[in-house]
Amino acid sequence: MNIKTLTRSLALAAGIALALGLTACGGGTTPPATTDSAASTSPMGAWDTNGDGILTVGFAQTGSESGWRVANTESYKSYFTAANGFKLLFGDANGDDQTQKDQVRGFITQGAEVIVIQPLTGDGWEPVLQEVQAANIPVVNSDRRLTGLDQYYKFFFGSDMRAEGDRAVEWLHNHFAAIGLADADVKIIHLQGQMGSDAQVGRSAGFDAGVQKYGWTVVATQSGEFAKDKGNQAMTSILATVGANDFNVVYSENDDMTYGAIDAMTAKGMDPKNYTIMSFDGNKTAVQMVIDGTISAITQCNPILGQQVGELIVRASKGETIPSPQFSQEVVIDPTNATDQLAVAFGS
Ligand code: GYE
Repeated sequence: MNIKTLTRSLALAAGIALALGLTACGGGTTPPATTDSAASTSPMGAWDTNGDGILTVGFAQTGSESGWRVANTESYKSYFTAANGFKLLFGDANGDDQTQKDQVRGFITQGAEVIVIQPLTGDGWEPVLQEVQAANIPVVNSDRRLTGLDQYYKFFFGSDMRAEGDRAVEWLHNHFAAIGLADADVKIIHLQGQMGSDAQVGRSAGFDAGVQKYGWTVVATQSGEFAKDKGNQAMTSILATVGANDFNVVYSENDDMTYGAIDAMTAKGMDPKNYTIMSFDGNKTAVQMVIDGTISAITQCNPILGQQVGELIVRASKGETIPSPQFSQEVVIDPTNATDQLAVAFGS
C-alpha cells in the first residue's frame, strides 16, 4: 500500500469513527473541522488539508536571471517530489513583478496547501498576501525577505543580505590595507542587482554604510539586474566615460553581472587583474576566477534552499513553531579558501 492509499484509508477510518461517535453522543457535540480530522491522519501534517498524504506547494520563483537562480530552482525541483511527499506547482515569474503576483493568486485556485514566495522585489505584496491569508493557505518566505510583512508568513529562510553587504565591505577594508591602497584613493564602480529586491537592498545598504564609514569614492552606480548581459551593458556604458585610471574597484552584486563587467573591461583593453573585484554568490566559474586571480573575492550566498525549506515546512505542518528569520551560514571566498570552496561550490 503506498502512502497515498494508506492515508486515504486512515482518513476514511477517521470519518467512520467520527460518524459513529456522533451517533453515540446523539449529535450533541461539535465535530472537529474536516480539515483537522484529515490532517491528523496525514504523514505531512495539518497543512495537508485534503489529507491525501501529499503537500501541494505553490512555489513563486523570480525567474532564471542568474546561475544562483538556476541552482536554486533545481534544489526545489529535486526535493519537492512525490517521493518526499510533495507536489510542486512551479511559478516562473520571468523577472516580472505582476506575473509573480498573478501566479501566487493562481496557486490559490490550483489547490496549493502551502505557498513559498521568493519575491522578485518587496513592492506591493500586501493585497496578494491578504488574499492568500483569506484562503487559509500558509505562506513561507524564502531567499529574499518580504520586509515588514512578517504577519503574513510562517517563517523566513534564506540569506541575510545586509550581513552579506557588511561582510563584503569589511573584506574590502582589510584588503585595501593589505595592498597599501589608502581609503582616500579608493574609487569604486558599483553594479547593483534587481532594484528593490532584498538582495540588492541589503548588499547596497552594506556598501553605502562602508562608503560612509571609510570615506571611499563611488565613481559610478548602475543596475545590471543580476544578469550577465545587463551587467555587461551597464559596465560598457559606464566605461564610455570612466577611464582605466578613474577607478580601481568593482563592487558587483552577483557573479553573472561580474562576468559581464569583466568582459566589458577586457573589451576596453583593461586587465581585470589590476583591479579589486568583489562579487556575490559563489558559482563554480566565479570561484575558479578567484583562484585564477581575475575576481578578488566573492561574498558567498547559498542557493541550495529546497531541502531545508521542505523540511521546515513539514515540521511547521506538524505543529512546530519554526524560529524566524533563519539565515544560511555564509563566508567570503578569497584566495585563502577558494580551492576548498571550489570543491563544494554550486552551479557551473
Ligand atoms: O544573489 C542573484 C539572484 O536573491 C540571493 O538573486 C538572490 C540573488 C542572487 O539573481 O544571483
